[in-house]
Amino acid sequence: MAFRTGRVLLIKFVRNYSSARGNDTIHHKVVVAGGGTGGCSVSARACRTLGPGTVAVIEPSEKHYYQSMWTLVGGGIKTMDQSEIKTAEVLPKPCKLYKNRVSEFQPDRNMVVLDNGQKLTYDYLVVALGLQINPDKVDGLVDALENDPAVCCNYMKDTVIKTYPAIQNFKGGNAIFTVPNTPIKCGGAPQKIMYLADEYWRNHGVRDKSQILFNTSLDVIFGVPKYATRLSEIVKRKDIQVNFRRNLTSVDHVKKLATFKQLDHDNEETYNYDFLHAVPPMSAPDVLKNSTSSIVDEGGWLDVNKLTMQHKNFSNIFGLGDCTNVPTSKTAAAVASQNKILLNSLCQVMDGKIPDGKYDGYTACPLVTGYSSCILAEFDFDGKPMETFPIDQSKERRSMFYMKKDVMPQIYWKLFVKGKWGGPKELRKAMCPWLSK
Ligand code: FAD
Ligand code: UQ1
Repeated sequence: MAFRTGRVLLIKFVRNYSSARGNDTIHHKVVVAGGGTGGCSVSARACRTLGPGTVAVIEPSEKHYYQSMWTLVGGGIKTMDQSEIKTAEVLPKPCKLYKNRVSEFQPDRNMVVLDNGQKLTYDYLVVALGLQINPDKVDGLVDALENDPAVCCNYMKDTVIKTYPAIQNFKGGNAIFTVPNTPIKCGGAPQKIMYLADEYWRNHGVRDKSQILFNTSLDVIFGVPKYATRLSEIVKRKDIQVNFRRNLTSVDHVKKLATFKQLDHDNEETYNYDFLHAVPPMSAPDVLKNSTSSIVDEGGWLDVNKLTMQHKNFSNIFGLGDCTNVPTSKTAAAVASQNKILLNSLCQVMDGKIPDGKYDGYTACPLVTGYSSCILAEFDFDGKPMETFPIDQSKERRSMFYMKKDVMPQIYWKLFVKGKWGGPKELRKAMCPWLSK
């Protein structure tokens, strides 16, 4: 008996040891890299369509975050708890979960290598790694985010929880909101929190003792003219000073100074701050950016066909969401349309067909402009509005605020992550079938 137990233990040890050293290669029909918004929704669809035992997901984070809610967490409207759930609970049960990071893509061998050395081979790969936030690229920002209660950022789980206390503790002076000189996810988020803070400070008698500065690297307030026109009126009404083409380069939290490069004049400007919402530069994840294979474009983004989500060079690789070079604004709303198209393309390739999907670039940005108002921007690849509702969506509306606050979370948790939400076209079809083509 003791001999048998010893032998079993020895076999287990050898298996674990060789597996940890990456000697055993494990094969899955479909491997999904990343279990965030894109990875979760697409693996749920894939499990449903292809059946149990077919899909493996690689996701290192213990928790899955509904990041769109972080604007409201920063504004004190929702709590951090409401934006998170255990990854294992949100992923479809029949999926095999690897709690690891992908450390290397080897597309020529249909293989990914995990950070523990484990190798996984696949018939089909879906890449949904999101993007990487790089606070270390701004001198002093990491230190300031760690040590200065007045410096906050809605984009990261550890810093979004600082935002509301920082808003509450602001007693006047300079409040600065920044936008970096790189692609970012949810391009509207840096200004949404500014509008919430403005209203909070007005209601608490602080606004007339303060100056709000919106220092943005861009040369427009928003990329789509229809909504930009309205937002320009709003910043004027709220007495917010907008400084275009200013990129945050350093923060000195001891002296309370924020320095910006003037992008068109090769000049620097330093401001005193009493509150700083700093949005760091963002990039493709290092594992893609540093990849020597031809899965990425020159910017390090996954190189996919924008209509079908199929990789341009590897017909068995697909990608969606923030890590791709699909030329639309990086949002969960965009992922909603993309995950449906992606799975369709994947099934077509499995059937020996050429994908014929036609993603139109649909993306959306609920521009929260106060504690009960919101502009629902929706547009396509060309920045042409693609509005869901038969009203002028560039107007600030209470209804859109409650849609963002109360309806969108329901859609996200009950439909989206379960792979049952392909975007508002489906809603339109359900509500007004005679209007949808
Ligand atoms: P993510 O959801 O970020 O998922 C990427 C996953 O990959 C993560 O779980 C990560 O842990 C994992 N990963 C990373 N590296 C590795 C690796 N090496 N190996 C394995 N896994 C890895 N969108 C909207 O539509 N509407 C909004 O109102 C909105 N507001 C926003 C407000 C804020 C403050 C923020 C931060 C985002 C907002 N977004 C909004 C954007 C939206 O959250 C993202 O566009 C969406 O989550 C993108 O999905 P994704 O799957 O590409 O990336
Ligand atoms: C959306 O579909 C989506 O994904 C669930 C979001 O992310 C959370 C959004 O913010 C928005 C606005 C949409 C679009 C949905 C409708 C109903 C217009």
